[in-house]
Amino acid sequence: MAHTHDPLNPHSHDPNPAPPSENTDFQTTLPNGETRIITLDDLRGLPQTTVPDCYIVTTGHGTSGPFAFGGVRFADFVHHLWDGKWNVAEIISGDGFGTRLTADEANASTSRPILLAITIDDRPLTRADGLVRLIVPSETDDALKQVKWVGAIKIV
Ligand SMILES: Nc1nc2c(c(=O)[nH]1)N[C@H]1C(S)=C(S)[C@@H](COP(=O)(O)O)O[C@H]1N2
Ligand SMILES: [Mo]
Repeated sequence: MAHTHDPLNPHSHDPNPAPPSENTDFQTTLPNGETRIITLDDLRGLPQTTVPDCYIVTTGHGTSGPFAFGGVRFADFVHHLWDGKWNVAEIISGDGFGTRLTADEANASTSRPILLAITIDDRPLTRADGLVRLIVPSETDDALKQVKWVGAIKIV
């Protein structure tokens, strides 16, 4: 049987150090099928949240952090684009890595919300750092949800 690569089920824990491109814009697909191109300026224009004491826990490459990541709550990001109900979001990077989030996870009332991060320790994230990066502070055993270089988001 052919082995196909599913970006939402990454098996490799080898983190890719190299950005797929310099372009930080990404496409978002809404539940009605419409698409929007999201720029850094769009994200900068939304309310900003900082989550301190985040760690990137790699398998076999050690743990880095603590970092204070700043950016837009994922729930606020979706709400800005889509007023209605949604269930799941698929977040895929330009290098074919990704994860799935549920609306329940994103909307959970917590001081450590899921972010689309654009800053780290009060400075802009660089493209090499992963800009725009999904940060899931509750993931402390792995870094499979800490998606660097977000390239596409599909809201379902
Ligand atoms: N786009 C993208 N994001 C990714 C990965 C990747 O290969 N591509 N690897 C993941 C894994 S397995 C790890 S351990 C961390 C590594 O993050 P770091 O490069 O900031 O240390 O990024 C995660 N996010
Ligand atoms: Mo990893």
